[in-house]
Amino acid sequence: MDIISEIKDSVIDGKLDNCRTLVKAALQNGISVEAILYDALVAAMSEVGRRFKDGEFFVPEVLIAARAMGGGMAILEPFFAQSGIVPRGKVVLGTVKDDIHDIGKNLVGMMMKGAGYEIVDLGHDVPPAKFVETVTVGNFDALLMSSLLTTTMPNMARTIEAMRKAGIRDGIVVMIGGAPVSQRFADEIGADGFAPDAATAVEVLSSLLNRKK
Ligand code: B1M
Repeated sequence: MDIISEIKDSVIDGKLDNCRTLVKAALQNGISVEAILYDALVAAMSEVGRRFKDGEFFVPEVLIAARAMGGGMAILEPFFAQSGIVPRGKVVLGTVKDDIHDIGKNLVGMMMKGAGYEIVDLGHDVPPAKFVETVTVGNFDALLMSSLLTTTMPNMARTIEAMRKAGIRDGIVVMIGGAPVSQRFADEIGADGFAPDAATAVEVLSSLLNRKK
């Protein structure tokens, strides 16, 4: 079995130490960060998602798989960050209120760091007031929100509304994403942009910031 498949299996089986060891070995063998990320770690989580949906996996299995993926991602993270010396922009990122899904959000943060952005990650379950407070004091170019639940998507709209009320909406690019989110929803709530995945998020943000200049 090749090492990419082994990493994938280590995530699906929730083997944290094994995943870390294999990711290190893959890097030492010259396998690209992108291949490890997308062909092994992200692919594994998609399979975990499928199994969860089909009732083959329950929450504990999903949790330990997510933990193993996080271990692998932590080893990859410094390699994403290596490319940018001068930040291309300052970005605040978080998963919205009542939502604890943070794997995709972390991935977006890592890709952004890799592309040279300075990231302030507020974590998950971030209330609108926390986003507003951070932007108010931080001189940010962009605010990025993630939501994985249809029930928490309205908290993106609430955050934008809170920004409007605080008078800080116009000076900053707002981008949203997450599995249930769409361009249509972004348009509806007045976000500037949407991206379906972490790699596209970097492209969309760059073009939005260029347009703003
Ligand atoms: Co949850 N969960 N979960 N879960 N979970 C989903 C999202 C779900 C689709 C599963 C299902 O039923 N099929 C479903 C949501 C249904 C819906 O609302 N439509 C669901 C549910 C219902 C729940 C609970 C309510 C379950 C329960 O308790 N009954 C509960 C909610 C808890 C809460 O948040 N309050 C819950 C809990 C959990 C765990 C804690 C067990 C765990 C989260 C662990 C963690 O994140 N630390 C978990 C997981 C892991 C999943 C699945 C299986 C995988 C999500 C994931 O990490 N995917 C998920 C099923 C699925 O998606 N197939 C599911 C991998 C990740 C890389 O992808 O996050 O989509 P994703 O990110 C992508 C893109 O969306 C995009 O880039 C990333 C990839 O490049 N992206 C952005 C994300 N944010 C972006 C922001 C951007 C741009 C792009 O710009 C700002």
